[in-house]
Amino acid sequence: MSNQEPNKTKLKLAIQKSGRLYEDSIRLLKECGIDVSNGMNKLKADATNFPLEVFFLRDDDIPQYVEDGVADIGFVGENVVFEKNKKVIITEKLGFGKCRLSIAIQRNESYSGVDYLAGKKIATSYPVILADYLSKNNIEAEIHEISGSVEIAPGIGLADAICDLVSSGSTLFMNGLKESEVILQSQAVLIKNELLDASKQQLLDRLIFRIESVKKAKNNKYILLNAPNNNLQQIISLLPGMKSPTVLPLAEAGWSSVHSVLNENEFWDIIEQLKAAGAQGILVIPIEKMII
Ligand code: PRT
Ligand code: ZN
Repeated sequence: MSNQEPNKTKLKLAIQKSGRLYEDSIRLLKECGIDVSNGMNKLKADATNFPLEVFFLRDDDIPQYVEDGVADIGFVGENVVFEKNKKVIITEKLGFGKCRLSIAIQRNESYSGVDYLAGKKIATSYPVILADYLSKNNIEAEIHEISGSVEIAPGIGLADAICDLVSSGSTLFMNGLKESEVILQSQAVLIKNELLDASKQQLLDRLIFRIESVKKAKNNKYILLNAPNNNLQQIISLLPGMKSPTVLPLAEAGWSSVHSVLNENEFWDIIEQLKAAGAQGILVIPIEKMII
C-alpha cells in the first residue's frame, strides 16, 4: 500500500532550504527511515516512505509557517523560535545545530559584569531576545539591529558590543572580540502547530518515536568484552545494559563473553573500571537504532 495516495493525510514539515541546518535535517529524516529528494530549487517534496511532505524554506520563516498551519511541524534553531516569538510548541530537541547566543565586546576592554553594557550600543540580529535579556537584568542599552556581519560592528565604530551566535568562537577571535555573556544555549528543535488534528498528531507521534530511537542510539554504545569467570560478578555489576548484560561462555575455559550497552556520559569511567577488573578484548560498537 502506498503512502502517496493524494487524499491520505500527510504531515507537512518545514526545514531550512540551504544553510547550516539543511544537511542534518535531511540526515535525521534518513536515520528515521524517511527519504526526501530535494530536486534543485524545489519548494516542496514528498517523502518516499512516510506520509510526509517537506517544505524547503528560509529558517526565519519556519515559525510563521508553522503558526499559520501552512506547515504542521518544523525543524529550526531555538534561537529563531525565541526571536520570532510565534505561537508554536517546542516538542523535541533534535541534538544538532548547537550554538549559543552571546554578547561579545572588544578584547582589550575590561569587563566588570552585565552592568558594563549600561548605556552602550549593541549590534545584533536578535533584538527581541536581547531586549528581553537586558530588561530582565535592568540594563538600559541601545539595540542596533543589523541583519548580517554583526561581528564587524565594533571594529568599524558602529557599536560597542555585539549579540550574536557563537559555536567555535573563531569568528569572534578573528574580529578582536571576546565573549562576555551567554544569553541562550540553542540547538535545532522540532516545533509544531498548536492545533494539530488527531490524524496528524498520530503521524507526529510516529515520527517522534523514530527520532527518539535515533537520539538514544547516538547516546549509547554497544560493548563486548572478555571477562575472567573468577571476576565475572564484579564486571557484570559495572555494566547496566538494557535489562542486564548478556553473558556467553567462551571456547577457552574460565572465560566469558559479556555484551552490554553503555551511555556516552559514563562511558570512559566504566571502561577504566572494567579494565581494572580484568576485562580484556573490549570492543565498542555504534548503535544504529535503539527501541526500548
Ligand atoms: O538562509 P537562511 O535564513 O535560511 O539561513 P541563515 O543564514 O539565517 O542561517 P544559517 O544557515 O547560518 O544558520 C541556521 C541556524 O544554525 C542558526 O539559526 C542556528 O540555530 C544554527 N547555528 C549553529 C549557527 C551557528 N551554529 C553559527 N555558528 N548559526 C550561525 N552561526 C554563525 C554565527 O552567526 C557567526 O557568524 O557562525 C559564526 C560563528 O561561528 P564560530 O564557529 O566562528 O563561533
Ligand atoms: Zn535565516
